[in-house]
Amino acid sequence: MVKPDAVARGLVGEIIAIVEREGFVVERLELQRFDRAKAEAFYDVHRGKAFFESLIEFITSGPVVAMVLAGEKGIARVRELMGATDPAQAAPGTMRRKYGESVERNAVHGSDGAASAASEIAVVFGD
Ligand code: 3AN
Repeated sequence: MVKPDAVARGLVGEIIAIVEREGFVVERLELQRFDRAKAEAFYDVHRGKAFFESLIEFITSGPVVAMVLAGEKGIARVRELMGATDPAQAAPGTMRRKYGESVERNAVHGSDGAASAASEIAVVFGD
């Protein structure tokens, strides 16, 4: 998912180009504006954490581009392309290192496992 900071900065095309160049196929793609209920459902695992409220505010602050990507070992490879959560800790060349501004405004989200991918797709696309 391209987060609101990266959408606002005009990075949607570059981010899609990176994953497509790596061989991923875009199976679904939608520009969406999360409302509070959707944001809370999406980030349910972080409920109660100190940064939860701020995270919900950020992710609802503007449109996101949500995608379902298909590719071999997809979850691990997307996470490698994204880099560490904190852009300052992310490896050179990764999307978060290049485009992230802070641990919150870190440009992209990717599911961290098959189960979270399934539940996030259900929340985002409603099926
Ligand atoms: P990742 O997105 O790398 O899987 P998670 O699942 O630990 O990282 O965190 C989800 C999102 O919550 C992050 N992408 C980031 O936007 C936000 N987040 C995580 N840790 C912090 C933190 N310490 N302060 C602010 N926001 C955070």
